[in-house]
Amino acid sequence: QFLQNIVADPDFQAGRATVDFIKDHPDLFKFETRLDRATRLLNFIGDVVVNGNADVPAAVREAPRPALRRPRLPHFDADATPAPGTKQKLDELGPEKFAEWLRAEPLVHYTDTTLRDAHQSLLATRMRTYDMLRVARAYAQRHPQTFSLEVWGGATYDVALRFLHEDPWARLARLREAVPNILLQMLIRGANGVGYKAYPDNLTEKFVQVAAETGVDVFRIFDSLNWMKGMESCINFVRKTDRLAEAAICYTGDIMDPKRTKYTLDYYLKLAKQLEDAGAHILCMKDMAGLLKPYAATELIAGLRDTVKLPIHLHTHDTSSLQAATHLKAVEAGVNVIDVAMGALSGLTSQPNFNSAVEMLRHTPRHREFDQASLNEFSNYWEAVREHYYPFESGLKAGTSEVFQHEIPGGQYSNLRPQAAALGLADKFEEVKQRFADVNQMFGDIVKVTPSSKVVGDMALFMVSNNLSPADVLEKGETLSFPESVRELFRGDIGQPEGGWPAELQKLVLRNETPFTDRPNDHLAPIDFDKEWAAFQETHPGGKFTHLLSSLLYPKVFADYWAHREQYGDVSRVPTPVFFYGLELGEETIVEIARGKSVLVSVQSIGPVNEEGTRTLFFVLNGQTRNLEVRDRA
Ligand code: 3PY
Ligand code: ZN
Repeated sequence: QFLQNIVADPDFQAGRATVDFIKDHPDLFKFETRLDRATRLLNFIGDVVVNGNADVPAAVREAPRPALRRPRLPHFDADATPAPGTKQKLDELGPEKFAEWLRAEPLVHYTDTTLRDAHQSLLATRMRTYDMLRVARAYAQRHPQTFSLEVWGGATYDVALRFLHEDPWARLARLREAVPNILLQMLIRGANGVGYKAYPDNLTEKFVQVAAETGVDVFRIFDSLNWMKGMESCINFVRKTDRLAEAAICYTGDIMDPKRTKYTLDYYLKLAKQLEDAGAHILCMKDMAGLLKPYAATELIAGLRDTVKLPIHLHTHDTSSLQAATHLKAVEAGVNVIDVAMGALSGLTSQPNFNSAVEMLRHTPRHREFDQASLNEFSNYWEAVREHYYPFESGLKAGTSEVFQHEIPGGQYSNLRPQAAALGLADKFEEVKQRFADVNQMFGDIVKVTPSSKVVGDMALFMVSNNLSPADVLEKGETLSFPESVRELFRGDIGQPEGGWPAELQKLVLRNETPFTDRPNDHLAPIDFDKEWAAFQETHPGGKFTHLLSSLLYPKVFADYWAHREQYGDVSRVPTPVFFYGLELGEETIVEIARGKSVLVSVQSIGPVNEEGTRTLFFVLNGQTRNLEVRDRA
């Protein structure tokens, strides 16, 4: 390959290959041979074997590794083309007509969230591309009648880069290739993109455009305060592509409770109308904490069907373990699509159970046929895979009606506990949950979902760490140094809540700073893409435009990802048990280091630490012995 490149070079062919040829053509010599890839892979595995994976909590790293089951892959015919599905329907009809078709569909549709929200909510978003890709094609073949797969966005973008050292764009592209027939869906936080703050509009626009080109068909757009201005521009950006703009209203409070007068049925219906007028193709009710009770769903879904002409999509979390009933009532009231997760990754802070939802409706007029045995086969796969992620489980063992009191979103719950633990508050989690509810009231009873929920969480942790009650905060406010995220929230950085911010607390937090009430994005300079791209290519040879997007969204996280990639290559290809826990001596693993190219690796021995602080590891790679020096950071 390398020689072919040189021989094909016009200078070389023209006989101009002088002694400076290498200097003048550095790109030709930045080739990646199979050996390089394999060596980088061995370096990565060696590092995990010697030092452990830094993302795995120390206590787990030091404990003996439990026996991990080998997931059984559902069978499928690799050569067959998956049957056409909703993806082909969208291509054929275009977004407007597609929405009309969906609205009139008599049978219930299902969005499978297993590859995004389910693991975000149960396993701190750690699911790796490796485990997804092993079954993606089989899924496309066996369940082509699924409405959509939620596979991208939310916290997955950040976590993929930051903790899994993998490229979220590559995940999307590879899933698209494996699943050509089912709509792929993402969650986007309106003006906050896939981040926690406002981004320049032209960055979000470019992001949406490239995401659509790479594989996203349904963009679920929300604002963490239900602020129309946070969603409008994003809806427009999606409309410029030929994909579906699904606008989401976040559900909070309880429309059945006459004492809660802020978020009433009327509030939701008005917002729905505004979103329809803003150009949404689908309307989603996004119940991120699982607060929508069954009879409230009857009112809400029926009300929405009467108010807008759009298809209605329901998203909920089963934290209370009541949400199958909510699904049932929503189905009776005419919902078009419900969000569910594969059995083994459903329930609790995740979505309700896909497999069981299908059975709930079997032999009834709105039942859509799925092969239950097949769904269960996939669920069994995920059950075994889930064991590989055991350090990231949230610890929640049963459904809890506490959620109606603390209102913590499902996607945040599995993160809040380790966040509390990191601050030394592991045994004060009850108090953290209570404070979360208190902070919500102090902030004026706001919508709590990323990023607003993160700010409420930060404030709750701040109060528990400093032993402060809500009254203490108001009394001592002038002397407190509030978390930075709280200051940003009250300044208007992530938008405006219904009814405005409570003035007294806002004054205490901001001191003399003046808050703004317009769009935070309007205060940001647009990105000069030509300039940024030219500069990026200089500093990141071989980098793609999607890498530039990552570096603009998450500069520090991306820089670390890039450095890791330079050192270790594409680690998304490493099997999950090896990625998190390394290899035992003599244990073998197969890694597909590039498409169709696999290597068989084992570690034969680990030497003592030498004077330079490294150890010599003997590997066997495809039957040949290789030794490597690995730094011991202990
Ligand atoms: C996210 O923004 O990541 C969410 O899942 C919100 O529910
Ligand atoms: Zn969710």
